[in-house]
Amino acid sequence: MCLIRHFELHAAQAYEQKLTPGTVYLAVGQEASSATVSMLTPGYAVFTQHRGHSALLAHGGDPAALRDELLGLESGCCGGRGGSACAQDIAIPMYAHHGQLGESIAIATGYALASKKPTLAYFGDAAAEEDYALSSFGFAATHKLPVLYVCEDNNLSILTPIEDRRNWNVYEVADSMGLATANIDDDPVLIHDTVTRLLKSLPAFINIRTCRHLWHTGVGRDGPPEWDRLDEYRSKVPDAEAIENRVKESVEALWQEQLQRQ
Ligand SMILES: Cc1ncc(C[n+]2csc(CCOP(=O)(O)OP(=O)(O)O)c2C)c(N)n1
Ligand SMILES: [Mg+2]
Repeated sequence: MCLIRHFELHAAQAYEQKLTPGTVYLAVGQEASSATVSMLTPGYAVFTQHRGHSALLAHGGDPAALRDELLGLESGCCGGRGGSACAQDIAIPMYAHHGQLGESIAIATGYALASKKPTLAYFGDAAAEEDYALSSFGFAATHKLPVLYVCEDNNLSILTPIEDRRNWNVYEVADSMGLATANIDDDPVLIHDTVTRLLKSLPAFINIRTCRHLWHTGVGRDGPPEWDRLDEYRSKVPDAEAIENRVKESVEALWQEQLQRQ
């Protein structure tokens, strides 16, 4: 969680200083989901959508290649041509976004069908509404595919909350199709216990309620966030301060190393 938070704060700074040629989709506030899920899913193939820096970092992707991608450099993970939304790391393997909301769900489902390998799809509460997303859940249940669907539910599609978009819950639809499901807060301990259980009966769907601290794109804020799970855990984890300082320093060095060359 510390790695994601501090990496993203540096990405925000680079964006504000106009060092990133494109826009950025930041995961500040939403660290707990991928940070915890990744601990339980080594070796899984990972599919993400536009807000995917967190999954890349959590699943062991190369932070320097992500940094360079955001800076538009050839040494970036997509040769500097994909930018924030498309950042991926095939070594994990992690495959990112091409622009169509919900594609990570359908593509991950096809990947699991073809490969029979354990697969993870990260997506948001709006992506889960796409028709091909819903049919993918049903297809995975029918064919008993080894997929965990992870909905990072920040209750927003850009600016529109769920109550203005639909009168149904995605996890209830997934449940009705026969997937093992859960709907929980982004508390890391809760995520850990729930995902441990769900991984025993794939395909499964977990809806994790998260809190986006920054605007949909870029770095704007609308005021103090409703909650900050990382901050909450600062007082719960022994040695939290020392751990965070260590991570913060290494992330600072990572960004400085490249920015000083520019
Ligand atoms: C098929 C499609 N429809 C609409 C869009 C425009 N769009 C991009 S991101 C977004 C909202 C995404 O919300 P969510 O999936 O909840 O992810 P979040 O940004 O909240 O992390 C929309 C509507 C798109 N890229 N693709
Ligand atoms: Mg959302």
